[in-house]
This record gives sequence, C-alpha cells and structure tokens, in this order.
Amino acid sequence: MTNLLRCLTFTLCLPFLSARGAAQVAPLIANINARQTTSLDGQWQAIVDPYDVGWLDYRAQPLENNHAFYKNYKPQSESELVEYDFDTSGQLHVPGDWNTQRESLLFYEGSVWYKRSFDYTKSGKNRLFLHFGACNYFAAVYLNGEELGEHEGGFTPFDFEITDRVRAHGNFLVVRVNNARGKDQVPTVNTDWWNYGGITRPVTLVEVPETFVQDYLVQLEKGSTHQIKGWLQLNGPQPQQTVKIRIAEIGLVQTVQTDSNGRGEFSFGADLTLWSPENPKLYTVEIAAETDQVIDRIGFRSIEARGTDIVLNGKPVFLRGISIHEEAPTRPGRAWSEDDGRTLLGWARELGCNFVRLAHYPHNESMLRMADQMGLMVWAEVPVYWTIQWENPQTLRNAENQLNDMIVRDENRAALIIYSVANETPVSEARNRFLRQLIQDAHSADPTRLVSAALQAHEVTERERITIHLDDPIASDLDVLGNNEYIGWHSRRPDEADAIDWVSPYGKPMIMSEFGGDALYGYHGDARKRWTEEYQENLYEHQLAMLKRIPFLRGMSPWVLKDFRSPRRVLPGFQDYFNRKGLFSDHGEKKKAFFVLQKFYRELQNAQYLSN
Ligand code: GCB
Repeated sequence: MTNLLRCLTFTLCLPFLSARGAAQVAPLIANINARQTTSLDGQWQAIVDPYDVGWLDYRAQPLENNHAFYKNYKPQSESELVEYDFDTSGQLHVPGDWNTQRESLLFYEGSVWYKRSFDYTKSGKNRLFLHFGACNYFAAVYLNGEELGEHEGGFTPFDFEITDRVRAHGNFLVVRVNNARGKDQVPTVNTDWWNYGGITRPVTLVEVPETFVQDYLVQLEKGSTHQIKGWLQLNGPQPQQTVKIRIAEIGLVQTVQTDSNGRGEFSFGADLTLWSPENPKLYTVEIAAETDQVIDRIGFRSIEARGTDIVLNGKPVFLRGISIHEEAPTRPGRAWSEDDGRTLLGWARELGCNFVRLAHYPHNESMLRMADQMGLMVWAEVPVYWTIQWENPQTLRNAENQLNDMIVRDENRAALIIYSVANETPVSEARNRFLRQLIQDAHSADPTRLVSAALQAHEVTERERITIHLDDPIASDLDVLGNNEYIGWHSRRPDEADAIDWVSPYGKPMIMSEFGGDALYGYHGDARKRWTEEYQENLYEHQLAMLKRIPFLRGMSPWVLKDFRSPRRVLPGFQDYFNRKGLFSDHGEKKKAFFVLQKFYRELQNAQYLSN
C-alpha cells in the first residue's frame, strides 16, 4: 500500500459498518502505551467451546438469540433453559496462551470464549478505543451483547472504537478466539511451531481526545544520516492543525500544518547521535498537536544495501544474529512481557549478537522496543511460511494486512532494519507473483528499510565439487537475500560442509537466516551421534568454517536461540514435542554449541570484521 493510499484508508475508514451492522476494526493507533490507558489484563472468565455452540445452532446457523454466548444471558426463572454460564466456567489469564494454562488445552484447536466486565467513565468528548495486542488466530469481539467486529491474523494488533458504546457501569466484553488452522490462512495448516491460542497479548482501553494523533513516522530519510523525514496523521473532526515536532535534547522544534485529511508531512535537518548496536541512542520525540500530544523514544540510523554490503550509518556491518521464536525464556508458552523480552534478548547479547531474527511472525511490540534499547538490529517477519494458497486473493489480502499492520506498529523503531516477507516457500509462478506483491507493499509502505525473505538454494554436484546456487527468481526483487540450509541435519553429514562452495549471481548481501541441528541438553556422546550436544557442537564448527568462505555473506541468524514447542517433533525421549535446535534448552540451560557461536562472534567483534 502506498503512503498516500494508506493515509486515505486511514481517514476514510473511520469506523465503517459491516453488512451485519457491526463496527469494523478501527485504524491502528500508534504507540498505545504513551496514551491514557486502562489495562484489561488479568483473569477473564473462559468457556471452552470445541463445537462452536456459542454462536451456531444445531443447523450450523448463526445464533441471534440469548443462546449466543456473547449475550452473557442468565436464566430468568428456575425453569428457563440456558446452557452456558461464564461465571462457573473457570478462568484464563490475559494475556496468555490457553495451551499452557490448562493441561487439557495443550493440543486444543478451536474456540474459547473470554469474558470480563469493566466500568469506565471517559472525560467529555474524548474517544475510547479497545486495543488488542494480538489474539491467535481469529477473534470476534462483542461489547454489551453487540458485535464490535472481527479480526484475522494471530500476531498483529487491532482496535475498535467504543466511544458511543461504552457505559459508565457494568460493561461486559466477550471475545471468541479461535485458533483452528485453515488452508487459506496465513500461516496455513503446516508449521513447525506450537499453535498457541488465546488472547496472547495485552488488552487495553485507550482514551484519546476527540481529534488525536493517530499515527506518525519520524525517521531518517533513506540514505541520509541527518535529514529527518516523516509524516503524521490526525484523526477526528479537527483535521487541520498546527503540530509541533520537538526533540528537546537537541533544541529542535519544527512546525507542521496538517491538511483537511489530517495529514502533515515534514522534512528537516537535525544534528543527531546515530543509533547503533554500540550506542543505542534514543531521543524523546514529542508530537504536539493543538488537541493532543504523544511522546515516543526514537532512534535514528540509516540502513542500506550497497553491492554485497549491508551499510549501517555509512559503514558496512556484519549481522551477528540468532533466530528467536516468541516463546517464554524458561517456561513453555508464548512470551509477551517486557521481562520475557529482556531475558531472550539478553541471551542474544550474551552470545555476542548485534542482530536478531524475530521468526516467523511479528513478535510483540515490547520486544521491538527492548531491541531499540538494547542495541539489537531486528529482522521482522510475517508468517508466509512454507506453503500458502498462492492463488487465493483473500490469502494475499490477509498476508498484506499482516505486513501492513506490522509496519504501522513498528516503523519508528530504529532497531528494525529488515522486513522479511516469506520463509522457505516453493518457487512457482503463483508464489512469485504473491511474494512480489508483498515486496512491493513493504517497499512502498516503508522505503527506508530493507526487504528480504528466507529462501532455499539448490545443490549442484560436478566431479566431486559441490556448489550451492542461490537462484530463486524472487531474489532479484529483494534488497538482502536470506537463505536457510540444514547441511549436517536435514541433509548430509556436518563435515561435508567443508567441501561446499556458495554461488550467487545477484551481487547482493546474503544472510544465512537458518542453519543448525538438534541436541538434547545434558545428552552427551560421540559427535557422530544424533541428539547429543557434541553433534550440535560439531555441526556448528563445520558450519562456521563454511560460512567464513562465502564472499557475499553479511550476516547469520542460526536456528535457534531456545528449544521451542512443536507438534511436528514427536520422538519420545529426545523431542517430546520440542524442536531441540536451541542453543538454550527449554529451561534456559546453555548447550555446548552456544559457546562455539559465542567464540566465533567474539572473534568477529574483536577483528572489527566489517565494524560493529
Ligand atoms: C526450517 C524452518 C523452521 C524449522 C526448522 C527446523 O527450515 O524455517 O521453522 O523449525 O527448519 O527445525 O527444521
């Protein structure tokens, strides 16, 4: 979506009505935590509804009467039949996945109804929004027995405006979350991670003035280290205002006039200390309209791909990374809190990283903010994973929405340098078209960042010599090439990497976005024995030796920081439904391979290999 189109959608789609009369999701509000908020987190009542009886009758037709769970109806007499009761159905914590909160829900895929009550008195003409950090995968939201709208996609935020619907007392909010997998979804039915269901991120009431600063971009212009270029979007009946952009620390104040759509664009010079992994400098940036003001902590840096180099603030950089799933550090289950993020990213720092790949879907916002503070460059990704319905226009729209919402949420984070649009997707005409659309969307929504995808190269063997060729047609559209390979685990022996050379005709930087192998923490033996820590250690040694010989390699994010749950990994005694490719066990213990990679990253850092 172009910036112009995005601006028009933002202003034109202010709560429009669906065919069924429910308000649809409102335009996303940037930087929720800087607003006047009330948390709705805590224990919610929850009904597990595997047959969807809470909204469908026995002919599978939508229920309109008091049998619908969102009515939260109570029997009026002893003889009246009502077959549900939130008050006696148990509770689930929000935010949180349901799978790890009740043993019986570990493998559950279906609907769960959540309910909580709240009182709220807003002041004057202020507006009130209901914000969800994420619900996996689908959410239908009801307030006081009426539908607010629906949202699809398990890892992106969404808002509803409830200004005219909220009551001072006794509001009841009901959410049906459904995590059933579907072929047309993004991701589709097949993944290698746990399908954690639930209201997995915080739920917040956000009160804003009648006309408020809905969104903004304050970043450096592409290719510049001193020119700030951006825009802001007001939402409300007074779109034309004089807005001040202030960075007090450097004595900067700029004035912007917004137009009749509430949009204002700006570009001005600034003498800034640039953000980098060694010095993750953030400034307090204030956006003060006449009716509203928002404060953010923003870093400024430039990022480019030049030939085979990735260039940060004008200097080539090597990305010493690690891939991370959004799983809590020392307990199985979705991570969501600042503490979770601090621990996971702290481990990456300890490993010697300056870069993290947040796989395979948008992680929570606090993770990005933590990366900003800790000085870790970020690869962010949408769950276009393995096989998707490439021919299905709805599936494409869904992927585009998820990509756009991730960009809207995170585009002010200096840490974020790469958007990845896909992981290990099989080449075909339909897939190429689908991905080209996403690449174009990412470039036009945010021309300042690099776009990548985790591709798969293929092997050519000629007279004993093995070369791996990176020749996915999509590579010509990308700024940075990602590549996943599992030499030594899914194919070949670890030592065979020694004889492998890599070839790419593109003259672009490559990140080895995955490599690795499984090891069960504490299981020791010969380096040729699968599942031992020694096997994984040996695999890393051969991998690193091979990677050093790739002339166009500019980064890596081995798979993966920590063991994570996966229903595909069933081998008893070793996997037990965990993917064991972590450098940390699921309890946070370091495996031997951790130290191999740490040593390698220290050497790179000491040699100032490509700076940073
Ligand atoms: C991959 C996938 C990743 C898997 C990994 C594995 O190629 O991108 O999601 O978890 O392989 O462990 O096999």
